[in-house]
Amino acid sequence: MVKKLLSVLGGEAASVPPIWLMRQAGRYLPEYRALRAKAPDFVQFCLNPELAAEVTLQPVKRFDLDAAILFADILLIPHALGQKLWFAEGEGPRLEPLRDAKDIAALRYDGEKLAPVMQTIRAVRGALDHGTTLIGFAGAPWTVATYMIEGRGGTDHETIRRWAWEQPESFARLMDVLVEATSAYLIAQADAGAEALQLFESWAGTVPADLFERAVLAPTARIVRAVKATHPAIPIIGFPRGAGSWLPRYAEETKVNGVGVDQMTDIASLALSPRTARQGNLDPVLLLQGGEAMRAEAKRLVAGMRGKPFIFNLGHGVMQPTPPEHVADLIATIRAA
Ligand code: 1CP
Repeated sequence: MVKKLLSVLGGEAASVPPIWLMRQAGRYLPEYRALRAKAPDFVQFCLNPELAAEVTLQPVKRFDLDAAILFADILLIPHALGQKLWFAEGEGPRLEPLRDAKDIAALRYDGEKLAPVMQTIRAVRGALDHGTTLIGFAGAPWTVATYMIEGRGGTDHETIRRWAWEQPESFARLMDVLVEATSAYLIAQADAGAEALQLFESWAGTVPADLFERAVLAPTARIVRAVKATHPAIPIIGFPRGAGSWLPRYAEETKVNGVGVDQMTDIASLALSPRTARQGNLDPVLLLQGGEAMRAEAKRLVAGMRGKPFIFNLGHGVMQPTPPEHVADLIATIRAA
């Protein structure tokens, strides 16, 4: 039997859509917070296969989900490239920012540093039941580069945008480095047992139109091609959050099997090829709020996507103060819709 998520990524519509949620593992779950309290260093937490496997499995044990997503972080790639990464308590990730072409030339991808992630994948695959798909992931080059150049989240990406305009050669070099490292990392995840892969382009929304080809479309297409050269059957979901009117071109030119859609986009009217899977896009605020507004909107979304290859998800990750009971209620609503 083909797993439901994989069947939809193959272009088939399901009568009840498969469901998983971005950031389904994380701080809104008390069992996550309990484990996290034992591991003060977040990078070491991600690179501890026993803890990472347990956290990956926490939401699938609690809820009736169709997929588990590997517990890791998009910033493990800069870490494996030798960039200094740390998580400031309550403030999010920090990196020693790249300053010039010399800093880019010094980056060396050491896949061994991410070997624990592959152990996590093997452990999770062994523990999942027959219907549940294991999704591996990485950040897409532009999004990862924003952290590498800005040194942190929460900026408007002015430094990287200036760099991309003023020093196009060294920017292209950084994209090359990230395409190679990300391809190697995702191939290793597929080798270890990941059954589908998602590329998080969380900051597609800050890319100027004239840079979109160089910063998003071409690097993503190269990664998809590299992964498919070794794993032709593995489906890839691209999530270019905030890409707006670029979505159809993104799907077509990158050759992803499915696109993640944010809550700003009207998912039902997206002009995509009929066999491209659509994933999304309930507003995470509705999940936080719960109740009838959430249930009504979830049903409307499912009804609007009937007959299309559709995966139910949020438009972005689960928000930290979300009550876990709302997730259970959402899933029950979709299963009954
Ligand atoms: O203190 C903690 O417990 C850390 C919080 C946390 C968690 C739970 C971070 C730090 N990362 C994660 C896990 C994580 N990150 C997953 C796990 C799997 C799941 O979805 O359940 C995934 C897929 C990511 C991916 C990730 N990390 C993205 C892309 C998705 C998105 O949210 O847009 C991004 C942008 C990051 C960077 C990052 N890591 C952590 C934080 C707080 C951030 C965002 C910082 C910012 O606001 O820019």
